[in-house]
Amino acid sequence: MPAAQGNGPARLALVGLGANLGDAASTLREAVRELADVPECTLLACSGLWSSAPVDAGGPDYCNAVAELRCACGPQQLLRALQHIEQRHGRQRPPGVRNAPRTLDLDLLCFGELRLDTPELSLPHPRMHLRAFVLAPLAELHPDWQLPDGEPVTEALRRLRSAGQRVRRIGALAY
Ligand code: PH2
Ligand code: MG
Ligand code: MG
Repeated sequence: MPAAQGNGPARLALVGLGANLGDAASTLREAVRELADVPECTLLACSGLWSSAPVDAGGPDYCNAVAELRCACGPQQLLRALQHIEQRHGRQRPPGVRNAPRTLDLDLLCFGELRLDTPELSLPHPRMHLRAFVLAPLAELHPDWQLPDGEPVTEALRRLRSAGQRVRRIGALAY
């Protein structure tokens, strides 16, 4: 497995944003602005805002989006920055509750072609191909994207929608 790089060439990172507590749309807008300020990273693009029922979770409907960054830092450094942004927005992790409702969730979905499997970070995100709330905003940014197994993102999204996952675009994510 390749070592995570801190000083290698700049890489494209995709970050999934999600929230289902408080004013989720405003939180996602603020979070995108904060992503633009992460040191050694440049915000390249951001999807629109998507709404969906919680998947494998409870609570109110979620707002989701995907942002793309060019990073000169390594993935662990970016992960740390994402966790700080979550904390600034009051993210709580109630012990023993899986997928608890949250004010803000920032997931590193992929970091260039890097494959990583550590207790704190797996890349690409091991469940991204199962979640229409990730693939719909991702397909909006990159309709030609291929998942790690080679399946086109649009095909995977069609499959998830046929299986009953509902996700709808509710507007632009002006930030
Ligand atoms: N995040 C989860 C679990 N379930 N469902 C939706 N619709 N959106 C999410 O962001 C989400 C979820 C765990 O992070
Ligand atoms: Mg998540
Ligand atoms: Mg998370």
